[in-house]
Amino acid sequence: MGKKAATGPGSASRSESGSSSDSLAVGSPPVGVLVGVIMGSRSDWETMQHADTTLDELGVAHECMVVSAHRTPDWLFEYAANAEARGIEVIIAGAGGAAHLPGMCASKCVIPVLGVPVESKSLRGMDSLLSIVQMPGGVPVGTLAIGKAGAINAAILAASIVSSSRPELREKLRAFRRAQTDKVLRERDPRK
Ligand code: RP5
Repeated sequence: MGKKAATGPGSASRSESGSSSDSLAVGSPPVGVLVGVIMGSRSDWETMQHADTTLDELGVAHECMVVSAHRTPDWLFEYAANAEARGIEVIIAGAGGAAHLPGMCASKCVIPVLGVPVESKSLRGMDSLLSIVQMPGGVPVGTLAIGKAGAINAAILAASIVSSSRPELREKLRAFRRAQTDKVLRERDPRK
């Protein structure tokens, strides 16, 4: 099972917009946490929980946090600027609407940022997709599909990245892919 950090959005006080100027210190994740799953709002969890469960399935230690680009910009900068030093190797960032979280996050670090466009009610995620995918050249965000599929694939891609130097994780990834193949082959007849 992937480990998740005990720290969360509640663990840091906020200093943006004239509110508390208490420390935003992000703190150390539990040893071994490799992937940071962040999202712009708790309302994104319905989508981003699929990244969480997929990383669990793949045995990739990770943490999950709400980090809002426009409601908690200081916290976003703190999180992204310190991620690499905290041992995070990949950030998965989910956001909806004017989804600037992945791009802003990418602007503050050089580790890979994978963007998940959350399906918005008004534009069914097309706004999120275009906001995330259309980064100007120089600051990349690897953009996945809208919604659940994107969250799952972001987790698989993150596992692929961190497993390049970790044979045990690479083997779990292979087993995950094998299981998918076996399931389709076992259930080839759609009438059954
Ligand atoms: C974005 O605005 C979030 O990523 C979310 O998808 C969207 C709506 O947020 P809430 O108003 O539901 O908090 O920042």
